[in-house]
Amino acid sequence: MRKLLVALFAFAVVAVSAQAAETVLRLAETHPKDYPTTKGDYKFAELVEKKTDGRIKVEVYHSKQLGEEKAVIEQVQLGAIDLTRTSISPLASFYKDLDVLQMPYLYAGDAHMWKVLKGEVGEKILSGISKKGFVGLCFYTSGARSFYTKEKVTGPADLKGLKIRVQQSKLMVGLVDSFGAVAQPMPFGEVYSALQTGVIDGAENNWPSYYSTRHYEVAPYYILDKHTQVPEMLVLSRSVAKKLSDADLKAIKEAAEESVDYQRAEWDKYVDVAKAAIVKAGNTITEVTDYTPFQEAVAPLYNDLSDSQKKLVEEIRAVK
Ligand code: GTR
Repeated sequence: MRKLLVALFAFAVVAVSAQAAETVLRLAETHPKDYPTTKGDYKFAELVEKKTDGRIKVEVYHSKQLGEEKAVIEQVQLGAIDLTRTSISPLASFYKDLDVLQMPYLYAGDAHMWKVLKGEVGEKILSGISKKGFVGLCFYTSGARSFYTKEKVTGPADLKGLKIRVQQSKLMVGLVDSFGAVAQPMPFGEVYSALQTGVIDGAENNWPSYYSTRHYEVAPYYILDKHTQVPEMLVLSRSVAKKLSDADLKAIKEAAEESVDYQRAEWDKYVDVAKAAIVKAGNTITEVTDYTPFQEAVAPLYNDLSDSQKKLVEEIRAVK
């Protein structure tokens, strides 16, 4: 009996180690575990494992466990972190053409944006970033960003002089400054206390982030001006990619692409949850019926683009 148990135990150990992954990749995520984008990361991880018969395992480190977004991007470029899911705003300081994808009032809506991202322009951007040390795997959605403030804002004029937090992105600084506000770039994790202590007067983000960060508790006025739709990206470190076989890289790329619809569906569900909770909390939501004054304020940003970036904008506008 004892011998049999020992034999069974030895068999179990062999079976478990046979399943153990050959490669473990760490994926950094700024959002908490139940956030729709993090759920996209987990779906991606599940698909990678399935497609490589368990040889590659992706471990998701959510809630900034591996650091704030900009610092994580630097680590991914160096190969110290394997993967990250990031907003393209901070990533654009590493690859300028990404700024084009987050220009204010660029897309005619969600359908247009996805046609662009899944089409030629999206492909060009995903492959172009490989020159900068990253492998662009896919885009995720992040809705539209709007302003939220401690005092009520009803139009661009009310933004004048307000200190508004932005992501660590030159374009976002320019965008907010165009309204006569004073842009305050800072990491995501510092915004709640900056709002609470009055270091800043407001910030800007989509419904899910406004809700999950609890910023809505300390900045109760949300004006739905939708100044920009900023896609997000799953990126792999290029130096890590170089150590993988072509077949494994292909599996990783396919897993990323297949996780997109799931992320978008989870996003839509979470937007409803966030809206309902924020309305219930008694926040003041201001709908915008005429975007013209907002659009006019930011229009000069298009003049600052390089010629090749202007060409990309034209290509995007031509996508119907
Ligand atoms: C969120 C985005 C994050 C982060 C954050 C921010 O919408 O998903 O990756 O960029 O905004 O404002 O810092």
